Amino acid sequence: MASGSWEEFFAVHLPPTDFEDNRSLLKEFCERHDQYGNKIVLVTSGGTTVPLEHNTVRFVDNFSAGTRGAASAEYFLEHGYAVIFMHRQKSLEPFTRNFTGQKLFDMLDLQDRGPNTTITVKQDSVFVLAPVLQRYQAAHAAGALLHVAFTSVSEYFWLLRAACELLARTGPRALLYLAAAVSDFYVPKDRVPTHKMQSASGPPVIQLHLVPKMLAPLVNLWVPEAYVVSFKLETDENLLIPKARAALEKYKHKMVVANMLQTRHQRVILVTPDANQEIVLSREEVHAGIDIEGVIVSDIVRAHGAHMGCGAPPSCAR
Ligand code: 9Z3
Repeated sequence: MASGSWEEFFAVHLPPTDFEDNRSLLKEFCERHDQYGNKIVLVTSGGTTVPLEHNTVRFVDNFSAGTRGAASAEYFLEHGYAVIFMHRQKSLEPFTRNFTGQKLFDMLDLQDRGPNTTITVKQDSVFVLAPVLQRYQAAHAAGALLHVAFTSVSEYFWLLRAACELLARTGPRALLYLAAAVSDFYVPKDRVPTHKMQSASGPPVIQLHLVPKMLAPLVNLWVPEAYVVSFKLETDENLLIPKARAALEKYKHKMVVANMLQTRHQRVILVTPDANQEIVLSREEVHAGIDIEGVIVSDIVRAHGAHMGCGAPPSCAR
């Protein structure tokens, strides 16, 4: 087993404590939808942490609010997909992402009548809440949405491999949409102290090591027939397309969605072996609250349809 390889990573890092529970949920979900011939998408979302202590007080984090993943999951449901939403604990989630902070409470009216107290939705908020609630309830009633959560990069990899292996039998009907911001660096297990680092010991020296690239085994071994889309995040525009294209050539998957940190919600480039397709929202569209994820997902659904060998695949049967 080569040092720094993905095999070594899994040999050294134990599965998370809730791994078997999550694996059972994933198995049931994949088998149920596979049986109906449904398309299944794995959406990963949010950032991964790199713990600096085993009993973790401090950690290094990767930036991501989970907006991209949570919004995209909703659009995949609209396109008839069964959705595995694999997300960073406490990052944004489909449907509830629309009502963060005080927004939900601001929509409610309280009539304080002692034992007959009632809470109602304000009339002008009904039209905002109702369509989202309807879509949320429909997705859950149909069993079309499964949530599984991770925090650290090692938890992410354990869940990712399990989901991929279970999706292998779905063949080309499986779609991977890897929007999570995954750390490139970590502290190997044997270098992580058990307890909270003490300032009395002086300034700590922390050396980060490279995380093994999981896209290689994912594409070649775990889920070889799936349509795999990865994301490339940069802050230097000059690196964006060259790095996206390099990833595509190296891992031989189907598409890289390239985006800049600063403009990620208005502009992305879909990089495929044949083309760079830019998607840009106009100022008016941004103002009107249009999600760029609606456009990204429509284009990917079309490409996935072609990958499956039919232009308009059937929608999700339950
Ligand atoms: C992305 O590039 C996502 O689009 C964002 C979305 C994380 C920027 P938000 O959650 O942001 O809406 O706030 N995700 C992938 C980032 C990543 O880690 N890519 C790796 C890389 O760039 C390759 S897998 O090297």
